[in-house]
Amino acid sequence: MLEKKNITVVMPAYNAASTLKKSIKDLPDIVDNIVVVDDYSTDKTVKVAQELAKKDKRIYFLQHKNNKGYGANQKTCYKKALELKSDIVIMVHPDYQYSPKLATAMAAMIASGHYDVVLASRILGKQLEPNEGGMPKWRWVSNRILTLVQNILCNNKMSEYHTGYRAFSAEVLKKLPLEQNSDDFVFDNQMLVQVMYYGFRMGEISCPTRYFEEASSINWKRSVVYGLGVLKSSLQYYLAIRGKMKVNYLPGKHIATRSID
Ligand SMILES: Nc1nc2c(ncn2[C@@H]2O[C@H](COP(=O)(O)OP(=O)(O)O)[C@@H](O)[C@H]2O)c(=O)[nH]1
Ligand SMILES: [Mg+2]
Repeated sequence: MLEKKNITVVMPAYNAASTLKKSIKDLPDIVDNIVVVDDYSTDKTVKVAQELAKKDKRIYFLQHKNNKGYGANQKTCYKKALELKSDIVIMVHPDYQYSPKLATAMAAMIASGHYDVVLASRILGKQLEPNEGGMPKWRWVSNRILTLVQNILCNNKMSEYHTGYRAFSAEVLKKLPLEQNSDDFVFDNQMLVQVMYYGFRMGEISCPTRYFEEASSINWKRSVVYGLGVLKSSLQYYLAIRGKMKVNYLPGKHIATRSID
């Protein structure tokens, strides 16, 4: 609990056997529930998660019966988090790339009532260099270009849209038509486009990240598909708010960003 709010962390897991335990161990005490969803991993993720769930009553472990994709995994995560009557839901990849300890800071920004969504940015502040375990150069460059284009098309000023560490108020999760989104990686970006379209207030904090083998498995091809998907969703937002295009995952009217409470 934080300021009487029920806090749930959700972890969309895929081949996370070697990092799941550490990712959970570093979570702060304010976390009331931990939802782990396995997307039909080919390693020992299921065994590790089941063992952890026996020892820690906060853990709810769910399994997909086949590999449904990263977006589909998050859909299952958020559904469960709402069932648990969470007030604030924090999604973090269980690959130990992001510091779980910052969940308190992210939850506090939402509990303050000033923000509906908080992203943990790998770009804000001074980060590790690639040779020290920081983000590889080609990823950094792609991230910066995609972010620039998205900021222009969406008239926003975020330092990045591609982090795997995000916090949402329950109100956001109830309002967004998440089922309309892709089951693949572009789910992440479509969700943020929905956040902007429906006028939710999005803030960010800086977050140190580590890059090591288990923390990064997406290959070039899937990254390119994701990058093109980001350009597409940014353009869809641009056209949808001007009434020039109907986008299936942006039903209903665009709402201007709310002012501070
Ligand atoms: N559910 C699901 N998740 C996947 C799949 N492939 C990769 N992931 C997850 O997607 C997340 C991001 O991938 P990752 O390789 O860590 O990307 P990076 O950290 O941005 O380099 C990780 O948590 C992976 O476990 C998949 O087929 N299904
Ligand atoms: Mg990763």
